[in-house]
Amino acid sequence: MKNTPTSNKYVLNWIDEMASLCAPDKIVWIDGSTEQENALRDEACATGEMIRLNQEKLPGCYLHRTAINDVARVEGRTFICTREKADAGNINNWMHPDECKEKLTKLYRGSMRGKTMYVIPYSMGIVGSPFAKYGIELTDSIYVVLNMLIMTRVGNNVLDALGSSPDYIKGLHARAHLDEENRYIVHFPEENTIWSVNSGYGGNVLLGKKCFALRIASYLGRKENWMAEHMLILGVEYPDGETKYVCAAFPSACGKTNLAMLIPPEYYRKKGYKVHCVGDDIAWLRVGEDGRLWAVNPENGFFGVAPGTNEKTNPNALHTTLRDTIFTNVVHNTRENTVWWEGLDKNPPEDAIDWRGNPWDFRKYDKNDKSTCGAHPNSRFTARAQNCPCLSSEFNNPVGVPISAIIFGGRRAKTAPLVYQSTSWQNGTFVGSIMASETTAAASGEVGVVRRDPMAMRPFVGYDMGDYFAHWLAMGKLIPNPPKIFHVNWFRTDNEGNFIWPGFGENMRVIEWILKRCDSKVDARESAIGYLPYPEDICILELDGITRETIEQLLHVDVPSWLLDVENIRKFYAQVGERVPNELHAELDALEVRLKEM
Ligand code: OXD
Ligand code: MN
Repeated sequence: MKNTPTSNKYVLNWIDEMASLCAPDKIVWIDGSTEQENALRDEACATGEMIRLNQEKLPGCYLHRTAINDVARVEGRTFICTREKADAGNINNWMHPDECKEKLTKLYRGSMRGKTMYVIPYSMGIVGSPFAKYGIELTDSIYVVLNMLIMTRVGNNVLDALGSSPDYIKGLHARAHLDEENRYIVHFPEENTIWSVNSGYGGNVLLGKKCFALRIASYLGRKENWMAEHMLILGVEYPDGETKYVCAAFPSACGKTNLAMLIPPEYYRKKGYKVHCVGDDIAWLRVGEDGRLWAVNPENGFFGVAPGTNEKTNPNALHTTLRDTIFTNVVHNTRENTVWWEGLDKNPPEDAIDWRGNPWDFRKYDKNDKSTCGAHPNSRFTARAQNCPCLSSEFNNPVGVPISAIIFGGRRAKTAPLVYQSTSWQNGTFVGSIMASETTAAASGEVGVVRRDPMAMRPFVGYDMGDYFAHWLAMGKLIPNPPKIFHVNWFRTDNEGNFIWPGFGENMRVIEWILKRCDSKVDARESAIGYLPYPEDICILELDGITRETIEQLLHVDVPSWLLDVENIRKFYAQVGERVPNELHAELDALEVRLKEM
């Protein structure tokens, strides 16, 4: 290779090796410059890979459609390839690294013939900061390059910061034939390597995100005494100007991006409260010199779900997407050359192309039949964090923000109360480990299926889940002044199946109680599951339709449902296997005893 922007032999030798495997016609280094980004946008528009949208209404915005068989993360085809199966654990798919490489090498061989291989040097975290980790992604997709330019910090300064070190994550992505049967997203945590083949969809191919910043980083965090978590980070600014930060983990599709960009209700705004977004998906957590836990968001953008995003649910996200955004699999309004998705507004476009690329008639849309949607339910926006109106001034702080509270959450119709507090770090780890979400079998009206999703990390832990719980417990011993741990549930329903709590901005009321607890400014009552608020301590001023009785109902601990849950948790722990720490079994036993005493 001539004229390379680095002389790092570990980088150059690896690129040589991957290039001789994939056989691209040429290799292009991505330097992070606007000129190069614009040239790639032009090229993608010329080939039809992207559509340039109305630049007056949506400056810097583009539309892309993936293949119709390639629209979401594929957990069934995601593997953790450790040398010992036990190290990947029972929850992950596992393949031996040698077997995996042999299989995937065949898929990569010659796959970039006639194409360009792009070399993307990127940083997760601020380049040069103590939190940052570097990666290089090789890809044959301009769409991936343009998304990585939004989602991460890309450029020659990453190579400068890496210097001659071998310490970077090697990512290889080839679209190949987009063949579902041979689609693989594989991680070699022992070799700092990620391979992705036969997909072009975000979560499978933007290797800095789930693959690196969660799966590989969780593995590194365990070795290096830090944590990589599937958490948003937000700051609440009080009227006196002080800001307190919380992290929150929710399973996918529970409104994480909405909470991260929450706008406080008018009652709070009038008093001077503000909420600032530090991150919407991933937090890297370390013990600071002051003995507190500090968090950074390693990403530089948001890869959010478009449907349902609107002026009411998340005006900040909507405004973030009005410039420099790549939309994927949404509706194309061809008259205006703009975009639309279900739940944006009540004016679906007359002249429209759906996410599959076919003409779309909104009159045929039936909300109970997903196949009639104009935008794919998992359609996305890739938007720059810097364009977010409520982005925290600490977003680029290299050491991050100090965390007062960790909030776990799930979607539970009956079991979990609106909010409760764990009694210790160990008990809080237990609360995280039993996180779950329910889906309701709408057609048959049956009670939902519970999917246990510990710390919202089920698809993202790069090693054995039992070891991951043990790492949480071990971290607790390293944090002299740990955050308090809470659990929330915005999704409790009444007997007709309607949500009781209004959610969205009103969730501020629950966060206020949480932060008061962290400052010992409010009492709580003990219950079998942890500390519960006194109903009068959740502020309901200027909140229509919610009374003290409603709050009492939302805080009710229903013993029979919890006892059923205990059984379900026991089964889940058995499935995780023998590395579940004894401390968590003891927490579960103690919970059962307390419930039976109630
Ligand atoms: C995501 C997810 O895309 O969690 O962030 O699925
Ligand atoms: Mn996520």
